[in-house]
Amino acid sequence: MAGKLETGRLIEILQEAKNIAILTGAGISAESGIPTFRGEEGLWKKYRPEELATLTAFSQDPKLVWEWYDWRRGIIGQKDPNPGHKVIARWEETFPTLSLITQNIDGLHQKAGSKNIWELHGNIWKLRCTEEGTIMENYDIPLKEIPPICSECGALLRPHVVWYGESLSPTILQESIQLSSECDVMFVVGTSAVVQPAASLPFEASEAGAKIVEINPDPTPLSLYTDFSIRGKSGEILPLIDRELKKTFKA
Ligand code: BV8
Repeated sequence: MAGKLETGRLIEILQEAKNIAILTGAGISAESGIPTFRGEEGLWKKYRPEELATLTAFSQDPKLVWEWYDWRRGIIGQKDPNPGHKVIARWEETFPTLSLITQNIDGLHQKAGSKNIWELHGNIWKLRCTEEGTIMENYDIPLKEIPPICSECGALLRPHVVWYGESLSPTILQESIQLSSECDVMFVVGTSAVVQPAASLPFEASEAGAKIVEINPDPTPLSLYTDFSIRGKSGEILPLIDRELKKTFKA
């Protein structure tokens, strides 16, 4: 838990900061009841990544991959943003230049009200035509047909997410690198900091002089390189920082 001293120094830094960036991972949605990837009850426990979150797996068995995503949509669809998501959404008013870069595909940041979002790995509520590349939103729970077919051309639709071995959108990645190099403070919340290239963004920020604030119940490979490594749940720590900010922040 953030001690008084740490919070005090952190609040001072936040008061002087112009640009704030926040990088989130699956951990920020854990308190909403969504399993993380590598945690105890992690999504990968029941499945092997190479079995499901890859283009090869989809090409070999689109029905199996879509059954996994349909199952995840069913879980995520019943979940709500937690206090951690809500503080981040509110901070778009507190910090005019707040940029949210998320590895998550669950859409909970949008549901909490965040607007300024870069989705590095796509969004589970978006489908993409494998022929035309058109992207459509679909919130059906469950999906009406598995695998879903494009109504325009009859080709397979795929989840509009980035699979292992696939490159991220060059635009989103470039903009995220730019935002990381321009921020004065980067919060790194709920990520095991192992998946590349997302895990390199805090180093972009740090090398450009930003203060790095990690919020995670467990240490990660990033922890040693942070200015603040706060051990705790984001749904508790972010509201705690927000309360301290409110006490001192010049309106
Ligand atoms: C790429 C979308 C260039 C899909 C995801 C071999 C071949 C090909 C590529 C590679 C290779 N070896 C390595 C790579 C690169 C690979 C990679 O990084 N692999 C890792 C595993 C080593 N990366 C890629 O493939 C990327 N593309 O590199 O393209 C390229 C192209 C061709 C060939 C080579 C390179 C694409 C990566 C994107 C993959 N897609 N998701 C889907 O979701 O179905 S990644 C997936 O992991 C999610 O997006 C997730 O967000 C992300 C990262 O995981 P985390 O978010 O950190 O979640 P995790 O469970 O790990 O950790 C949760 C954390 O929360 C923990 O630390 C826990 O302590 C904490 N926590 C728990 N509770 C709380 C909490 N924190 C706060 N509060 C709490 N309450």
